[in-house]
Amino acid sequence: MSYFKNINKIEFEGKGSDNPLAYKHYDPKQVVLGKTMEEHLRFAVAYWHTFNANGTDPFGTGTMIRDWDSYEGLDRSKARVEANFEFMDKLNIPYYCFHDVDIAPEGSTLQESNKNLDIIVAMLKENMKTSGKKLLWNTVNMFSNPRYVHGAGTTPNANVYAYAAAQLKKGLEVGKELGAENYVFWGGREGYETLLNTDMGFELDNLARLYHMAIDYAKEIGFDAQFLIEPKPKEPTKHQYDFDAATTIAFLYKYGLKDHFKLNLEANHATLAGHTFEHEIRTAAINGMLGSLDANQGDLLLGWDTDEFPTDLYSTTLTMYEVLKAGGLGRGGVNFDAKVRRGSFEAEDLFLAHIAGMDSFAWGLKAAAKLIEEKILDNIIEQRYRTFKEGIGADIVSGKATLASLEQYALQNNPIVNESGRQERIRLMLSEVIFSV
Ligand code: XLS
Ligand code: CA
Ligand code: CA
Repeated sequence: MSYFKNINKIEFEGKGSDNPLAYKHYDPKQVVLGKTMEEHLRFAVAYWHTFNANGTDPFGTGTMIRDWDSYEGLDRSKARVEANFEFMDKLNIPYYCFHDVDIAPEGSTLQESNKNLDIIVAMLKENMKTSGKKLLWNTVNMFSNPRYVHGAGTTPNANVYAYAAAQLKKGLEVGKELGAENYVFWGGREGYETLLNTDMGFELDNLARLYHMAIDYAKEIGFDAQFLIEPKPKEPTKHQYDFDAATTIAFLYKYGLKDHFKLNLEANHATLAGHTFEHEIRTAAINGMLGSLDANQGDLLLGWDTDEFPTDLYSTTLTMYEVLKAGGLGRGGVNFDAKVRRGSFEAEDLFLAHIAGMDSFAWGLKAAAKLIEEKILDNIIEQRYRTFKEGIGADIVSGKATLASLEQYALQNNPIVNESGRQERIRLMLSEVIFSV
């Protein structure tokens, strides 16, 4: 059965094409800085936004027209599996990502949920074998069910904690079964609403305990995925513990977890935290913690996590610049954690949205490569920090300088001359690069 009958394979047609169902920039085999676009970008489909989301908002019920919705229960889950592989094939996307509850219905007991998962996981495995498609990451949803109202790894209720641990254990087994390249922990309810009823230190200790158990169990079953934590500052809780990259890194250091985790960074979460996406990527990269990306964009006029498809070329360019400078995404990828708007309810919109995101990232990749090849920002930065290359600056960097030697220098160095940062000029140079590729 086909779920996207009217859509053919999406091909690269180049910049001149006016076919909306074709790539204008994403040419998977095009080599950029020594690697193909496909190898750089490692695109993934987010199962939940593509096959589960129905366009519901607080003011209205679903709007999406989806053929798999004519089924119910496990049959609908099976239909979604078929739709997923048809979708990935037609768009030529190599990876996908899911939460346990996206792929199979939750039962009324843990046993029943696990049984449903086993059925769908077997079907996914079969389809992965025949299609060659791969799992970028899986995770478990420990935030939607009412049992997690006060958290999962940070719940005040030990019975809930035990259930979360059981769900996580199954998630690791599923990841192993499907050969997931990464496993994601996003702390949906791991935060608090008010300190008046919260033992913050105890909750964080417990969260770390859960992560240590996960490391031990993954080792025990031989699941060698890269573990990733996904920071987000707020929503659904008022204050999420994994606020941003820097906070998460501090947590990993404190609890002896730093060698076992990297970060899965999301653009919209960065802006919710008051950062740019490139800030979060740079923070991870300089700490050796860049794992994978959830590609989307927020709406700066709205204060929440709108998960829109990424089309802002300045952002995709600067994102790919950070990625290239960090040496690439390794086992990570670019997962479209993005949903079509409520008004974009036709199945074709799922294709158009992914094409928009993929072309925007491919465009950003080309522009970032040009920035690097022509050393446009490198030259600016080299010039800007040049006083540390010789004399007193070199003494500081080598560790030779002391407060006394610097004082001696400062006493006779008058006046100090600073230089302009030339921000406006640099921004225009960036625009010129983006529109030249
Ligand atoms: C929600 C998060 C979530 C994670 C996976 O805001 O982005 O979807 O990526 O649980
Ligand atoms: Ca995400
Ligand atoms: Ca999000």
